Amino acid sequence: MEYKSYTSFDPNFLWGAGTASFQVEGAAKEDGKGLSVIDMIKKNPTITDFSIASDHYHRVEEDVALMAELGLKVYRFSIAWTRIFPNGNGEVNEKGVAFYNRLIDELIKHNIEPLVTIYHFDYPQSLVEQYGGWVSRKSIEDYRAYAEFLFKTYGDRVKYWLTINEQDHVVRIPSRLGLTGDNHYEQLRLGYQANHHMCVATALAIKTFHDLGMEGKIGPAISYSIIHPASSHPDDILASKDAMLIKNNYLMDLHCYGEYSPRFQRYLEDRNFTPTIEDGDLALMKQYPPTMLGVNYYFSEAVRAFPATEEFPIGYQKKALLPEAEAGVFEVVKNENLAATDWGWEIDPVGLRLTLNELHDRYNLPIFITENGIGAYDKLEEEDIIQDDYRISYLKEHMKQVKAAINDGVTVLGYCAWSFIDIVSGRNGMEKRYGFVYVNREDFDLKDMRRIKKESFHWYQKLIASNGEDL
Ligand code: BGP
Repeated sequence: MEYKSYTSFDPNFLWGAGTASFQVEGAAKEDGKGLSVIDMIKKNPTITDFSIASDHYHRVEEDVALMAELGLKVYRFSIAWTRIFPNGNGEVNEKGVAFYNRLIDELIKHNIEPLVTIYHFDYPQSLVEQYGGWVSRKSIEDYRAYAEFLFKTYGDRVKYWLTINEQDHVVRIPSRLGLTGDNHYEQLRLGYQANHHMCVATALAIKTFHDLGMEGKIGPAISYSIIHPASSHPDDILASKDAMLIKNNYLMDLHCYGEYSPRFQRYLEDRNFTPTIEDGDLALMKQYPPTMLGVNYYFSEAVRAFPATEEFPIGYQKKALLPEAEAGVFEVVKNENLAATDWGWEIDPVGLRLTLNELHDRYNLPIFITENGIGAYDKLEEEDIIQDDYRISYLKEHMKQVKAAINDGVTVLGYCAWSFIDIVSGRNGMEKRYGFVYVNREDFDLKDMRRIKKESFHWYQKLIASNGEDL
């Protein structure tokens, strides 16, 4: 729908940008930090690992000064669990605690609101070794205790908290759970068990947050993108609704309502994926839902129906990092209406408006856009120029749709572009860059790690200064 006029962004709208500990910090083994599952991933010979990353650990003051120059109102970062508890539980590492105190104090000094992700992919390897990690019920209390420690230590200055980043991805990517072996179906089954434990752990963390009388808001950072039907054929429309359930809504139903919907229960039963659920788990989740939702959005998908056959019976899943094709349910196809990034992610700004509306209609919670951005092969030209017009256009088009969604009635607290500075991409090393600030390094050539402002930096700076009026 178009409107005759659009109201502007709220004066308190939080314009921001984000990063994650393992992708930005480096210092992977310094000052007492323990190993995480990310540190265990075998070095890919074609891209870099995360050991040095963007060297933020040693450049906090310089990086926060750049955030202040950009005009950020909020900075989203994650705390590395293994800097605080090197073994995931037990002894505290004071140097790790001090590092985040320094970062938070520096942010506050520059009037930048900290938005803290409690856990963003870098799960303690020691917990995997102690009891198998998230697939074990023991994981619940360790996560809760870690969250409690963070609330008590940083809660006087941090008002916005994200519990778990992209849980749906973590449970489907075996290395992020610390799982080994190559039995795809067994790993999926374990993934659903881990998922259940993460939901209980999230509810307990939220309970602890309330019990401590913490101010502010708390919720998960979810990967949630609208899924279009590939055509107007009713079978494709049904496939798109099923895909929304299996990829997105099953998890939100758990977080927000403490329920496995009847359709999702049948889906799990058919595949022998039903997790063990203890008495009281669902009631606890229902009692302690999130008070905000963090949403990571990069692209949308289109799907068509994929009828089961003898060759592809119900239960068949194409082996892929994230669900792509499942017999009897859906198959992801190319959306001919959309352009894509160099990594094939289909660019769909209106999809963001649809996503926000869908979440609002189903769950009616305030939303923080916690990630949105474009990964690209940025080029450092002479005189330190990085002409990233494609990034400006991607962000601008998406922000216009955020404004439209706000006009639709969605409560959006803030917007964190991904990422503040170039960081090591989750899957594609240093060649896929997202930042407003360029870091002068390649995958295997560290160069001088200098920070250089891209064109998008100057554009975002003006946009924030105008509170979004310049869109
Ligand atoms: C999200 C993660 C981020 C970030 C982003 C971009 O899934 O929360 O950590 O990595 O995706 O992904 P990539 O770096 O693989 O392009």
